[in-house]
Amino acid sequence: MGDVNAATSAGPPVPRRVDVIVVGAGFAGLYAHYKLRQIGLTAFGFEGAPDVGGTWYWNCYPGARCDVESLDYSYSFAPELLTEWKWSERFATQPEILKYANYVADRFDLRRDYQFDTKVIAADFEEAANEWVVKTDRGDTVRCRYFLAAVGGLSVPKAPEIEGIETFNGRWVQTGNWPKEPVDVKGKHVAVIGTGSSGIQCIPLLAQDSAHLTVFQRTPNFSVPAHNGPIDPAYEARVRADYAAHHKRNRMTKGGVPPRINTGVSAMSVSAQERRAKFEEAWNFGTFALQSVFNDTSSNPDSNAAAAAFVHDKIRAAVNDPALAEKLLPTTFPFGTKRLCLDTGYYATFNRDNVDLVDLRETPIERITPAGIQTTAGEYPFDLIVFATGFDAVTGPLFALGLTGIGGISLKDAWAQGPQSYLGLMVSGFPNMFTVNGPSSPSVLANMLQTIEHHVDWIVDCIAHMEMNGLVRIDADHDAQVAWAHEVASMAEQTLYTKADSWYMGANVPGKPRVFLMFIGGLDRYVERVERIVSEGYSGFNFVPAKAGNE
Ligand code: N01
Repeated sequence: MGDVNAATSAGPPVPRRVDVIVVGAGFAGLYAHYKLRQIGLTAFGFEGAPDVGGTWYWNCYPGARCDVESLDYSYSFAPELLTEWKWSERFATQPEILKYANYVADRFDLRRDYQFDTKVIAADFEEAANEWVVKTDRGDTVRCRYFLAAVGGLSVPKAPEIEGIETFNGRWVQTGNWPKEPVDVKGKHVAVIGTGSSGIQCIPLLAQDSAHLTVFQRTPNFSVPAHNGPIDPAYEARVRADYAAHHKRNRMTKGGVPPRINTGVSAMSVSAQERRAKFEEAWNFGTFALQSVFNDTSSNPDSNAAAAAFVHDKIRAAVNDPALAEKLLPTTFPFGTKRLCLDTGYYATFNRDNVDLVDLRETPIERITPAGIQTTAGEYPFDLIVFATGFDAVTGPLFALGLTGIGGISLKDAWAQGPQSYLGLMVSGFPNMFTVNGPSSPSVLANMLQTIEHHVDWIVDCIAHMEMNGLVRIDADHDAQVAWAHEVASMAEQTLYTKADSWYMGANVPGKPRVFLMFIGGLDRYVERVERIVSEGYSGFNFVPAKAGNE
């Protein structure tokens, strides 16, 4: 790689020039390195964590596990990965997934071109050279022809935004940035603020291990039992008999997973009895089946209300105290329009003697005090406060890179009214910069291993196309991007998703523009669309050939 930056750590020397800079060593960044090596380009990566794993490195709170079945939440790009790795449970725990990321990194020697513990703090596109100039918090400067943001959508935890945190005499932690050394809760009085997926996963375990747990709930969420356990050997054998094809089929489904309990009809087209039986079947199966068992739960208010009522009944049945059960019922947004949670014993946890719920709609938090949490009803003393308060999703991690595109415009300014991206792959005015799972792509609405592999394949194929054809610049066409944003928004408007104040809508971060952040039409439709765009000669993208671009 030639000239290098002055050594700033025990990592490899950081080159001054490289073909591609990859930011992030999660599943997207690791795969990007593998693919870029295959087409013979030099790539170098920066990662803020000390090691690989991305979201699975940071989110090591008790109970963290994947909501997608392990057999599906796996890479498919190399046959050896499919045969060598065996998952121990239907839904893998965070430690096991992190082990998997490490195994892949070792298997393909992917760490050697990374500097860890390093954040990209600025990246500026230099028009004359068609190069990005990338700067890190360790003082490195690297020029590259292509910049690949594999930063993950949920990698910037929201700062605890409650007044008085600095006065607290106990300890506080965040689920999205959980300490690596064990957090001892034995004998402790613990508070959890937040009841999204992270809160709902850690609450049952913290309840078991602590002296007392108080859950501070602002908005109750819908949660369905994961039904975790050993993988059914017969099912595993069937999947493994044709594992590569299984992954291929997953890519051509709406959610990137096998459609298992799926009637394909409206919930309102069947009798109440039949509807209940199907909901029951989906509930007993686990996964997100309850959301997809009928085809209009996300769009038809009546079907949606039927699903919500079904879950309400389940909550009432699980929680012994009827008044407490009522507090746990989600009623302020349509079923599934905030990310559905999967849990293990969440609602039953509230039957424990050492667990209390504080309903913040009745008694809001006023401030954190030296002793604990002060609500309008009084002060609660704690040894430990757990913030499970979510992330500045999708745009937050991209803003953190300090990107400036053509004419020196910052990404923050370009997206002041909300993110605009062509296909979630490129942003007009930011040439030669690719985003994995960027805004307006399916991303978290589908199995992320599928969306990651699809995006990385597309990006690296596109780069190979440029290399082969002497093209030095690619940019998303502004009009194509506007049309795509319009299409994505109008699709979302046809659903109930836009009715919720969710992180999907950017509504969890004060001041964030209210824009639905994902393509809701399904991974299958998205993949077909993107393939068609390539077959049309990359319609909606503008290329500049070497002669015109580099003189
Ligand atoms: O965050 P969230 P998360 N005072 O934003 C509350 C993925 N994930 O980390 O709804 C009091 O969903 C907030 O209340 P409200 C998954 O995609 C995946 O749990 O804003 N409360 C809400 O209850 C998921 O959707 C997996 O009223 C405050 C909670 O905190 C995404 O990550 C596991 C508050 C935040 O919920 C994010 O989940 C975990 C305040 N100031 C996560 N601020 C797996 O696949 C926020 N809240 C396993």
